[in-house]
This record gives sequence, C-alpha cells and structure tokens, in this order.
Amino acid sequence: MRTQVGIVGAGPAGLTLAMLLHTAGIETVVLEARDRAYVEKRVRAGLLEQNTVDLLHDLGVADRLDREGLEHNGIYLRYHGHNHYVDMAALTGRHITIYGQQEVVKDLTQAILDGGVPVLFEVNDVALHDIDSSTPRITYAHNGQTDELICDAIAGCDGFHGVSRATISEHITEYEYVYHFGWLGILAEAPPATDELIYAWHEDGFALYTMRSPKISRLYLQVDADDDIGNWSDDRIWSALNTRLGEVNEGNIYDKGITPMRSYVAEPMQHGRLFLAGDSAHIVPPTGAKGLNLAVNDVRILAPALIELIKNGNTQPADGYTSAALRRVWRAQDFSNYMTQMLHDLGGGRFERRIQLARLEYVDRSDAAARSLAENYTGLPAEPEF
Ligand code: RFL
Ligand code: PHB
Repeated sequence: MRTQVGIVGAGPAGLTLAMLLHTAGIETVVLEARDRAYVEKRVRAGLLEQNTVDLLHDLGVADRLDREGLEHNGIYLRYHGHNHYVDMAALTGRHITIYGQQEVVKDLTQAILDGGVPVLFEVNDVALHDIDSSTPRITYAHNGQTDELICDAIAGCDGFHGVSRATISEHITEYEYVYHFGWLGILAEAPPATDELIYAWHEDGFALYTMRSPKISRLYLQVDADDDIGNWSDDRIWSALNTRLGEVNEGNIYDKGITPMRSYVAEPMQHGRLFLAGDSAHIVPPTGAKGLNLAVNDVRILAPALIELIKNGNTQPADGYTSAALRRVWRAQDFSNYMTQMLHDLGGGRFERRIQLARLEYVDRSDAAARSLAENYTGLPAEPEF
C-alpha cells in the first residue's frame, strides 16, 4: 500500500494528526495495535486546555464536546484547613474544560472514518524501515496477513511503550525523572461534591477531586509506585479520600487502577522521515494535566511541517519541528514538576513539608504567584507553528 503519511497509533496525537492532514488533502493511514472498543474505553485524561478545545473546534469535531464538556474557571488548593480558590478565568481570561480523553478519541475516530481515512485496528508486528530515505516503510500484520505501507513520512504517535522511539533510540538523548509514587485513580457513580477541581495537600499524601459529568466523579490518591491495586478495597479508598479531601460523595466504583509517574523527554523528536509526537516523545506527571494537551500541540506544529514537506518539498519547517515542539514541552515539564513537588508527600520530612506549605501560601497571598500558576495551568496561548 502507498500513502503520504503513515501514522502509528490511534491515540489523541495520531487521530488529531490524521484529521489535520486529511483536512489539508494529505493521504494518511492510521495503524493501531488495539481494537477500537479498547481504545475508546481506555480511561485516562480529562482536562483540556483552551488551545486544545479551540483546535478541536477548528477541526469540526467539537459538537459533543460543546454539549457535554464541563467548562471550569479555576481550581481549589486545599491544605491544612485552607481552601484557596485560584480563579484562573479572572487571572488569565482563559478556561479549562473537563471532557474525558476517551470521548475525544471517540469523536475523532468517527470523524476520520466518516472522512474515508483508513484506520486499521489490531495490527501486530509493526516495524519501521528506511527512515533515512525519502520513502520510509512500515511493515505490519493485519487480519493474519503481512503488509507494507510505503510513505513520504511516518508519524510515531504510539505512546510511551510503542515501537517508534525505540527505532531511533541510538539517535536520541533521554531526560528522565522517575517518582517513587504513583496515582490510584477511580471512576465512581457519585455526583461530585465540588463545583471545581480540588488539589489537596495532606500529610498522608496528595489527593485530587475531579469529575466526568454531574453524575460521575473521578478521584485520585497518591500511593507508592509499586503498590498493588489489590491492596485497595473500595472502603479503604473512600476512607483515604475522605481523610485527604474532607468531603467526598461516595458511590459505586466502576473503574480503578494505579499509574506510575515519570517526567521524560526524548530529543530530538525527529530522525530522517520519522517524527515522534505525544507520549512517544515525552511524559509528564499528571498533576499539571498536560499530557494530552502536549500531544495535541505537537501535532498542531507537525501537521503544517509535513504538509510543506510533502506539497512543496520544503524541509525547513520539518527540520524545526523538534525545537518548536520542545519549547512547550519543557515549559510543561517544569510546571508539572512544580505542581507535583508542591503537593505530594515526597518522603523528605518536616522541612520539606513546611517548604510546600510556604509555596501554597504564596499562591494564596500573591497575585503574581497565582497568575503564574494559572497561566501555566490553562496553557500559554498557542505560538505560530513556524
Ligand atoms: P496514547 O494515548 O498512549 O496513544 C498511543 C496509541 O498507540 C497505540 N500503540 C500502537 N499502535 C500500533 N503499533 C504499536 N506498536 C503500538 N504501540 C502502541 C496504543 O494502543 C495507543 O492507542 O498517546 P498519545 O496519543 O500521545 O496521547 C497522550 C495521552 O494519552 C496522555 O498524555 C494523557 O492521557 C496524559 N494524562 C493527562 N493529560 C492531560 O492533558 N490532561 C489530564 O487531565 C491527564 N490526566 C493522564 C491523566 C494520564 C493518566 N494515565 C493513565 C497515564 C491522568 C492519568 C491517570
Ligand atoms: C482528570 O480529570 O482526570 C484530571 C484532571 C486534572 C489532573 C489530572 C487528571 O491534573
């Protein structure tokens, strides 16, 4: 098979890129390892920056997001009996929206298939070849048959554990920080007991109150990175949430899991005709809610660069892709790390805890500190692509 851009991975990065390229008249094929139902059910992020919402609007895939998304103006920082509201809309003029990642994935998948873009689910043995040439190839197995996709460029949107980054590992420098804790996340049939998200600092560890709808709560607890979900009965989860958050509405827990946390960047995000985007190139701890938003920003920059490369043979924007994308990635790395260090039990004892409280109080007392947090959380305005 021949296509212009072969996209590996049907997560937010791959699907958004497919939509951007399709809109510009570029042919793409998307290859996804999992089946469609699995990808559309996978529970992950929930918080969209305004830039992300704007892009989904531009792509014409925001009808359901407009109807079902929950627009938020700010967050609460809760610590030691304080409950400080950071009014992000007032501080920055920008909003954030709660809308499950799997809903974004569903909307994009449907729009792409409706547009006639091939999305092959359940592909195996994906391997990338001739990356240094102008006709890179992807080999894979689908429906028991081995096949080959000859492309002008390949987008590696296959997440942190995919094959794309591994293909060019000898050409990249890795920057990594692994945390000794992770997040236990649940979805519960319970109306959220709060209008806005609550980020809670507590001696026992961090907790986050978020939501998916007026009837569904999403809650997170800091746990040890190597903890087993089997150690956490529903009663133990509710008890820890009540202790750390203060007031929680309980209900049937229908999804729970533990996610380890890391900060990671691969540089450069391109080698030859292979371009990495999203989690395949970088990971942030979820405290800043940046992962999905960074994935979407990467492809916002990558799409016009690929269009220039393919339509006009101009390699300059493609050559600038790494530096353009990494500017935002490193800003988000710093912010996610700052939020994580300020709010989690880092295991360092009394001194460390007092520093955390001093930081939280600074956000409470200083308009400049609050504005800095708000500007990062809602996301700096999108920069020109190149
Ligand atoms: P994805 O979503 O991992 O998609 C990659 C896709 O590639 C497929 N794949 C392959 N396909 C073909 N061949 C192979 N060899 C393949 N290997 C893998 C996979 O099946 C998958 O479909 O990466 P992408 O598109 O870069 O998107 C990144 C986001 O998913 C991620 O950054 C966010 O979920 C992170 N994140 C959050 N981000 C936010 O912006 N806001 C949030 O509120 C937020 N909260 C979170 C989060 C991530 C979490 N977890 C579970 C890691 C909360 C949590 C708990
Ligand atoms: C979520 O709604 O899942 C969510 C919100 C904010 C975060 C992380 C996750 O920082």
